[in-house]
Amino acid sequence: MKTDVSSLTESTDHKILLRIDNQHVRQWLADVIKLCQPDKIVLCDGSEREKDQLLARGVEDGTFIRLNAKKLPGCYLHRSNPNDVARMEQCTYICTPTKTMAGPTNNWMESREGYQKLSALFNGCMRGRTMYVLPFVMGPIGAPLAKVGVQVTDSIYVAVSMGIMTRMGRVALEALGDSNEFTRCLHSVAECNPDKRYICHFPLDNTVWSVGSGYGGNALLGKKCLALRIASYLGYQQGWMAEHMLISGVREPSGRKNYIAAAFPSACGKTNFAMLIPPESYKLAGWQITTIGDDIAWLWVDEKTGKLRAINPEAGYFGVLPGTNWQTNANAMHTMAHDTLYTNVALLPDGDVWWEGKTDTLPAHALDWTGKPWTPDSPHKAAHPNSRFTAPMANNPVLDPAANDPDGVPVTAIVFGGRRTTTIPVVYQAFNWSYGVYAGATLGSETTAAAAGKVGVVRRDPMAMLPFIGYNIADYFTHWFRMHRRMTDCPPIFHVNWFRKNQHGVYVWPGYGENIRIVEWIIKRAHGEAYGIESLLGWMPRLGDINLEGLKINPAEFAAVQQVDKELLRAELLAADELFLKLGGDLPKEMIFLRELMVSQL
Ligand code: GTP
Ligand code: SPV
Ligand code: MN
Repeated sequence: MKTDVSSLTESTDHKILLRIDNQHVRQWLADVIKLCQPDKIVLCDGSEREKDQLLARGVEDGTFIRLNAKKLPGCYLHRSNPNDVARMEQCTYICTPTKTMAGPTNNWMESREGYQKLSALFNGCMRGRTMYVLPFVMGPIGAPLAKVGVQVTDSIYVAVSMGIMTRMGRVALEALGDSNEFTRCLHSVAECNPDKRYICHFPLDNTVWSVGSGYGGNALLGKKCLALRIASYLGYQQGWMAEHMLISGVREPSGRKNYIAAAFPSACGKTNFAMLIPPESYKLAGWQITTIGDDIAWLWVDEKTGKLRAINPEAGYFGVLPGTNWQTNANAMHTMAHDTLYTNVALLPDGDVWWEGKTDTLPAHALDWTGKPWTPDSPHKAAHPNSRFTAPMANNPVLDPAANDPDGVPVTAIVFGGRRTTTIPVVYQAFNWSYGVYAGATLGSETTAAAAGKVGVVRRDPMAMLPFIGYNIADYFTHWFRMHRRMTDCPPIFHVNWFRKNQHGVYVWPGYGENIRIVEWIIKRAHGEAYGIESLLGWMPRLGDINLEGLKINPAEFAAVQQVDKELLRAELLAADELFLKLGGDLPKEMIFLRELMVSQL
């Protein structure tokens, strides 16, 4: 079927604005139209028909390549500009009147300077282009915490992606009504020049301006920009939290349902945890994992029960492809089997796609992620290490029934985790909330391809939020400590590490679906039904408390990866000091006390 591309309702003048009842949105759009001077404007309604039209237009202008319709119905390949393949933290700014508000870990620009600098780049940037207007909701419709945004963009790829990742279109304008409370998201790929790339957040104005990138977290402004940076600031002010966390449902054989909220840094296993497939023995016993979200959680304290509850603000997944296959994550493979965008993967001669780790055997021929011929002898990878899929959560075979529930789900346990080759055990439980906040705040992880820069260096990534805290990190820590007081029944906090290696450089813990064995201990601990022995870091399972039946790893090997070396731990404490020094006198007192306690125990 050939979709009529010209049938997209486009307007060459401001008449399109008359179709928007909300005068605040109308006024803002009039301003950005004047600034960007687009040739044409499309107001997106979020319908299936419109999506087809956008895709057809994208195929025509080279944004998308239609993939094999038998193997991958409704799927398209997008190749980004090779200079634009990951989040760019060095181009990401928090714009506030004072530097103190942004704190020591964020790039800062004075607000007026930010607007001025970016206005010059937005000025006339959409001449000869079409402006897509995308009203969207973050959060289940009707959720008290749900937030409306309106993104303006000149990228068809962004328009289609936002349609998958958010609840986009008419529904958002309906949710907004005549309120002025919406995040103003202005975006242009402009020249896609890394030297003129800025992702600027104005938390005081509920505004995001992003220019010069069309990729992921830089460009889909509902995701990291709104749902984490802006939302974390709102949460700080209003007493709730926006976190870089997956939310997964865990059903035990008894039928008891639990929800885990887990924060891992970018490309450290959130999507995999959220879609975890238990091994056969666990499935047979009745264990089941379902997905609420795979990247972001908004958490608040339910006043009636005093318990923490959570929603996933997103409606789709922007997931890592390398390493994803039918063995490691069959649920993700099902999810991306149709109606999915593939970004920066290799294209096979039959219109299928491939990435490193998809299959054991390499394809004989392919076009690499830049479109050049590739064979297994080529010196570089076929897919980009940060290649990703964009798929609607409705495709997920294990979507939790509560994924769209505006009331969210109660949180049984909080988990922090990093990618650590050494030092950090597979699992421990923090002694209490404060210790848990300390564990999260000092979280270390090896850097990955999800952000531009060197890969594999350990850096402090507090709560996996280092690149996403929209205000001063000292206030963020204080906020975490204070949240405790709002709860009468607070979830226990755990720390996990799936990535510890032996002296041969091999992962010792099998990971992926087998992680349920650790989840089992976590859930039982949360209900006071499992043993823990005291260690320097917190409560640890005894040998035998983790079910290793049917695994290659023997108890001695497991003991080895659970082992905490005093010398390494001392080095770990010193590494955390690097971050603490940055915070100086603003470091919350609780943190100083806990550090002293740890040092004295060592
Ligand atoms: P973002 O989308 O960047 O926030 O990443 P994420 O945290 O969702 O990470 P994801 O689940 O996509 O995993 C990233 C990479 O880690 C992939 O290559 C996975 O195959 C790999 N990975 C995930 N879980 C495990 C695990 O338990 N063990 C090992 N060894 N690798 C894992
Ligand atoms: C991450 O980097 O944590 C991601 C991908 O989830 S992006 O949307 O680019 O931020
Ligand atoms: Mn992420």
